[in-house]
Amino acid sequence: MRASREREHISGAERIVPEDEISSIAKELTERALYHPKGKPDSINLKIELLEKSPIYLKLLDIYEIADREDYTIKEILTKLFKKAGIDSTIGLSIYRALISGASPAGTVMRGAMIVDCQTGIRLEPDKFRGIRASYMDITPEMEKNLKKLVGERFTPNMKDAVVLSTKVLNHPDVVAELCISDDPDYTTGYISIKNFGYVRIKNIKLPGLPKGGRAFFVKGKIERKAFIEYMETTPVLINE
Ligand code: PML
Repeated sequence: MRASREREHISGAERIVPEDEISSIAKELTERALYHPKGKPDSINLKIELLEKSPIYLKLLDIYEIADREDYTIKEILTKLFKKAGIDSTIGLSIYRALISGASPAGTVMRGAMIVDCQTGIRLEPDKFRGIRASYMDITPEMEKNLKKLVGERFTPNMKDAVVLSTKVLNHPDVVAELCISDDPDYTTGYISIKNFGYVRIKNIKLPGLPKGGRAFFVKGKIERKAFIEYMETTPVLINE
């Protein structure tokens, strides 16, 4: 589902479900679009398609949260986390600054993610305006229930979508970390996911009111770009553990 107003993206979501749930999920996604906190859309696109490949089943990333950071600046926190991920902090912080400034060559928010070589800082996505979009992923209803139990009142639909997306992204063997900052001016919790560690939520990753953000996938070594993009954009993944 993609909802927009005056061609500006408002919300999006995707599900992987059995055939007999299509109509109820279509209703759920339409309502999510219609009653989104960002306001009413003037266009809602629902695309329903048969999966061509069976999904890969994955275990949800472990979730951590940096709850109280009064004693630390965001720069200090990110530096520590980049170090844990094996990313040079100068490179990591320059990517953080690019995301909160608008990482497309026009200084606007990219629709997809950057791919960043974590050793050189070179961006590898073929289209620097669009980036690459991780897609075709979902979580089973049982696991969604477990996630809600685990995180309690911190659960938000944005968070669920983000941890599902990041589980898919981190499963790629060349990815060492993902950094994400929402471009929603009111959503100031972001995250870094780190290989062999988990999804680390970071409160106040940006200042409230800033309509900028985006994602960066940090990779190590020489990636096979076509296969990498094909995995991110078209390989179905279902989180069931
Ligand atoms: C987005 O919706 O653009 C990003 C959401 C990040 C969610 C972070 C969290 O709440 O864990």
